[in-house]
Amino acid sequence: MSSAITIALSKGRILKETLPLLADAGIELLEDPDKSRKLIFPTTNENVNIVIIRATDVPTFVEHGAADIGVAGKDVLMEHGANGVYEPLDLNIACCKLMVAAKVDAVEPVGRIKVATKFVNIARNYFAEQGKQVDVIKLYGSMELAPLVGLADCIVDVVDTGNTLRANGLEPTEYISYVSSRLIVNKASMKTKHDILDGLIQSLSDAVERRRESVVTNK
Ligand code: PRT
Ligand code: MG
Repeated sequence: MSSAITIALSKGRILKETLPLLADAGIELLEDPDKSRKLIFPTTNENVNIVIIRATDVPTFVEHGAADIGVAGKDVLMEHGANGVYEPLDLNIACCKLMVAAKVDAVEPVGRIKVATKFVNIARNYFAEQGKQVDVIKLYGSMELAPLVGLADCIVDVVDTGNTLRANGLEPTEYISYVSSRLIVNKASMKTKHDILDGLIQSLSDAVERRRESVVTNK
């Protein structure tokens, strides 16, 4: 049996913020994924490969063992349903908030609320908990447009600075959840590759802690 491990990451902010933590753990990419069409990348640790896939596909790859570990936003994990994987570490990166947002000064409609989002499960669960009747409209992007063109009364999306909402005449109306990226691990790999994964999780945990301390010191 191979003891090599595969890490699933997504391009963009997760890759950018995870690479320094992996470097702290002695794992660095041998080539720049932004300049390559490859999907599998070897690293400075010959036992570790990195696959770069869509953010929403990371939990699927890890759950099915196509990758041993991965990094995914809590939003993506909540939407996917995260029972199929272990979630041993909060990496404290790519932080944001899941919010409901609507047009500035919009009045909540009487009757069913139309909600546009790519997070259909999160939206359904949240509004059900609030005892509100909603029709959820699945979108794949540009959620902010939906209230402006009358497609929906509100949206559920992740918000960081809030600039995108403001630029479109929207405002956050309800807070759903805090979001940061989590390390996720395949359940079978945790047993069959315990030593190498346990070592890696510990190194990453130390890297997260050092980063937290340096942020505090530099304030
Ligand atoms: O883009 P793609 O469809 O491929 O996938 P993705 O959007 O899931 O990936 P990516 O890389 O955009 O986001 C990966 C993860 O980063 C998300 O799952 C979140 O956990 C996290 N994250 C942190 C964010 C943001 N901050 C964020 N601001 N994801 C998206 N955004 C969006 C936000 O919705 C808005 O459209 O960025 C835009 C700018 O945000 P403001 O509030 O600063 O204006
Ligand atoms: Mg995106």
